Amino acid sequence: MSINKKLIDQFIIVTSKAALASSYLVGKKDKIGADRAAVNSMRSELNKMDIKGKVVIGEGELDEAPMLYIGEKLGTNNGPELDIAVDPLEGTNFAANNLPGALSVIAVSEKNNLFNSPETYMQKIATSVKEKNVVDLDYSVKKNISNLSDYLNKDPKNLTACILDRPRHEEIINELKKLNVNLKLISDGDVSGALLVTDNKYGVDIFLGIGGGPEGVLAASALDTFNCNFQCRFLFVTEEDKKRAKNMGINDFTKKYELHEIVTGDSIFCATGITSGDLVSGINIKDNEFISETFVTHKSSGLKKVIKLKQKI
Ligand code: VTB
Repeated sequence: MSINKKLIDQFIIVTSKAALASSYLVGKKDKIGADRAAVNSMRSELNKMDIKGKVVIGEGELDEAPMLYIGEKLGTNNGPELDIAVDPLEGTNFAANNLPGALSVIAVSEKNNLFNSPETYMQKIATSVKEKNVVDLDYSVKKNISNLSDYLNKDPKNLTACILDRPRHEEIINELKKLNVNLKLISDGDVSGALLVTDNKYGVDIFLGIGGGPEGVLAASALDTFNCNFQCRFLFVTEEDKKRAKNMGINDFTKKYELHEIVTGDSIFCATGITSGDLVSGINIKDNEFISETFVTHKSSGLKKVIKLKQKI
């Protein structure tokens, strides 16, 4: 089974309109407003689609998010049953402060094929190397770099690692520095960070560290189309985290997940730029039209490209 290719264009419209809505609040120091604009737009566009959609990753549970909450049904209820993961505004700081890299993101799979990620932190690792036992979440930084260096036939000083710039990563960052690896430290936006391993042109060989769980699942769906490697482990710290995980059917709290356990079967991924960044340019408004750039993948057709679209406002 696969997701009808015709839906791709419609999902591109969903993320591009959400990006447009959010773009009006770029640089206004209003994270909540920019997020709300993207959420409202995304929800109303998704509800126009002939699908039986269900939010599996969203803005939170019903009690904490009025829209695009986990479990919310989307679409006209006429059409394929789909699991939908949304991050209407990935990089709220970027949008609020008019910095590069704000995206509007969606990932879609057929029903029950996308991991219902709890809203906890996740330890992640991604590379373009698909072979097993080269890079692994359970290896030390040193072993991963040494294996990657051998495999790619690149001296560590010519390798680049992308990681969120956070105090919790001090040890990893120090180790990478000791190994002479180049760093690409990102302040936010680790969906995009993980996707930088998909093409040599981004100059990133490995993405690692702890970021948001939902962002990990979103990135995994695109990485799957690129045939990249991704592994992750949810971090359940509080009793509340563990209770939520149990309710979602997770009993092994320390399990390492492989990519195929996070996303199975066919998937579509769309990320439209709100502000320009590494992957795509931001929204460009001219008179009563806007131009958007969307990073799109579709597993079953192998589609993976940036699609530029001009639409009426
Ligand atoms: C990342 C990043 C997000 O949160 O997942 C990060 O992709 C992780 O959380 O853009 P901390 O900020 O607590 O480290 C964001 O930066 C914001 O949602």
